[in-house]
Amino acid sequence: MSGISSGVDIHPAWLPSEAFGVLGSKRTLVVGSGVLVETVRDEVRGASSSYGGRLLDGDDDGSGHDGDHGADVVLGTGAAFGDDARAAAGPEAKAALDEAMAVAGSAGDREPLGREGFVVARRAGVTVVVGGDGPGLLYGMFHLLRFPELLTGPGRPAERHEPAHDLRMLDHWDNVAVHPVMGQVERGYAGGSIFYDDGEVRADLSRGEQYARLLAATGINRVAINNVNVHAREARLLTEDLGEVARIAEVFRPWSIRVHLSVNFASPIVLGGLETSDPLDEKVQAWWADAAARVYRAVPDFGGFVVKADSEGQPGPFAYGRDHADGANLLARALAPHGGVVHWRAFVYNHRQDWRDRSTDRARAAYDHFAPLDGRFEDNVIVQVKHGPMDFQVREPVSPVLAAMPRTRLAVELQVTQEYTGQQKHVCYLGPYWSEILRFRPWGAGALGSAGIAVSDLARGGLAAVSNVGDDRFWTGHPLAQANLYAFGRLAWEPELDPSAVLDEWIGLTFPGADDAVRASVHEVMDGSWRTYENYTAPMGVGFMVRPGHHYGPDVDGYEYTAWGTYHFADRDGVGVDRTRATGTGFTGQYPAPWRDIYESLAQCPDELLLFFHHVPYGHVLHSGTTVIQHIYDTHFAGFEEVERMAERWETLKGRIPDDVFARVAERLDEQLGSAREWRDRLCTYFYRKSGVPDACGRTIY
Ligand code: GCV
Repeated sequence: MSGISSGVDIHPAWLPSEAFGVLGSKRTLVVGSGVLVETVRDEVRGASSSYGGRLLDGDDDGSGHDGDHGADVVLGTGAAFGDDARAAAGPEAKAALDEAMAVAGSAGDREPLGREGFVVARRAGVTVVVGGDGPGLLYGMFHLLRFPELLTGPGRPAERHEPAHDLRMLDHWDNVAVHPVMGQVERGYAGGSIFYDDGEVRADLSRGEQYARLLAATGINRVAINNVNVHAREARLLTEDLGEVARIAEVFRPWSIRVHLSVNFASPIVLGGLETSDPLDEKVQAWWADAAARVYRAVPDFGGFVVKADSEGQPGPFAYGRDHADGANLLARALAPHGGVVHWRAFVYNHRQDWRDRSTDRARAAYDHFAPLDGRFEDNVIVQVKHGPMDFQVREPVSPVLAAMPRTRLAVELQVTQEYTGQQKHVCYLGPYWSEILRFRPWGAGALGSAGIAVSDLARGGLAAVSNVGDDRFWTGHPLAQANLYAFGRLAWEPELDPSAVLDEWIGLTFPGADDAVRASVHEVMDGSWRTYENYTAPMGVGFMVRPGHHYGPDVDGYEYTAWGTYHFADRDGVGVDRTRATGTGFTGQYPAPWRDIYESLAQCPDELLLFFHHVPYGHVLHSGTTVIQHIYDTHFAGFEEVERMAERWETLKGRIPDDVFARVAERLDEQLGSAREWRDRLCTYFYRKSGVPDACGRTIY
């Protein structure tokens, strides 16, 4: 068993006891000191007591040696491997240790291993993990669970692992007080909050502790603990509830995770009794400096603030005629003496748009507001940009802001919670989507470097994502949605990972002991599920078409005549949004070449984004050779059939995986099937009635 006893009823997600089986059967020496090394020791101790191994840690005669049998596994921070530790590791460990230390060191252009990095080497039957420091050791230990083959079998050359991004963050949209419309967790589909219950921080934070451990095992190192919409109750986390924030931070600290707070830009008024929150006002500046100092007295390793300003009704600098750089820098200067950062969100647009006004394009908004500010932000400001220009739709182009701010630290924001992708009632494994986004080359492949600069390279402020976790016993409502949380952590650590292989890692950990056929079936159900979801919902990047408010299920015109800027413009002749420079909103011009021209051109625009960029007749012929209207019919029928196949495949797993997981997923697949049918029939019927063009295959359309 692990260091934390898991609640009887809580699903262990990707850390079931059996995941520790191989490590727990070994004789393991842990060297080094500090909170995180103690965490590793606790984990090894727990695993050893369950699986017959031993923690060699000053027991026996103080060394790893026990007669002529030394340690099988040696885990330590680089600095801890002095003579005593080497002696304790024993002569058999020397080859692996020497190799690991060499690979951890500098050579040529290579820097020494950073704090979060680790090296694994296996020689002469001994596996050694050297961590750059405590965090690296922790990540290295979890790596051994993912790849237990590193603990057995023949020698393997040393592998060096370091995160691509320093900041790998989850944002919780958890409210402290239950919001009358949004509930305890805004866009939460997995029950209540693991941190708050009806107005207070939970007295029992043991779920938070288990969560921290799961996150550490997938490489997350930051968590923002409250909703970016900061209402009156939540605002007080910054002041009178700091003791409670400190309690939450204590839970995360042993797992190398720093806590951040979402703050309300009007806090000087709301909490401080000032008459203004003008960023250029000295009293306001002093208020924030004091507030930051108080936070750091309570939580010395506090991460920083997250801010949604001048967005969907949240207050911001516009009220004082200031811009987003003025606003962000105000908070950045307050945090800088303590080493904190501000995540300032670029999700700013006019949510009170007149639908009659064709000149305003929501997709343009983030770029129009932020690109001109490049170079004006303090070093500890991170501008957090949603991956697409709209709002986490199942298909969007990459946000042009990411290529437009070379002098600003940018973070890419993803949405793990499935607001627009099935709300954790539908299977929708998002790893492949995120992978496409992170690998996208805004200047094209081959430009500006042999492979071209990828979105992931531009995210110098790391990755952030909206969490999908709640107090549900499976953590994520839909048990298979756990894979999205796991994959986010893994891709934030290493964006080049193959999402399909990451899925297999998750399956291997979550279903220990499952045979190959079972693993293959789970893989089959999940791997293509994002494209399946896309097939039966909004076509070719047009987006939305969901029921207003809660955003679940089809309603083609639900947002068509609203103030939110989310239109598809379907009429009897065609559908899609003209965002070209030639005849439309000019949004294509926000991209650098080659994409500004590819998206502009009807002939070159990729099919899957056609309706995002162009308004086209129903008879327009796609690259695939079919017409737009026939594509809509075909993909919707195909998407529904894919869900039928998923459900049939899942049925074959009955009795071969834990009953509770089987039953919950089966129940959700029923819902998914019904919902996919509704999407198919409404979309096909809507477009048939608009266009009058029958389905070439003669299927039933109502
Ligand atoms: C937290 C979308 C969601 C909102 C969310 C907002 C945001 O509009 O529907 O619930 O608010 O994004 O990202 O700030």
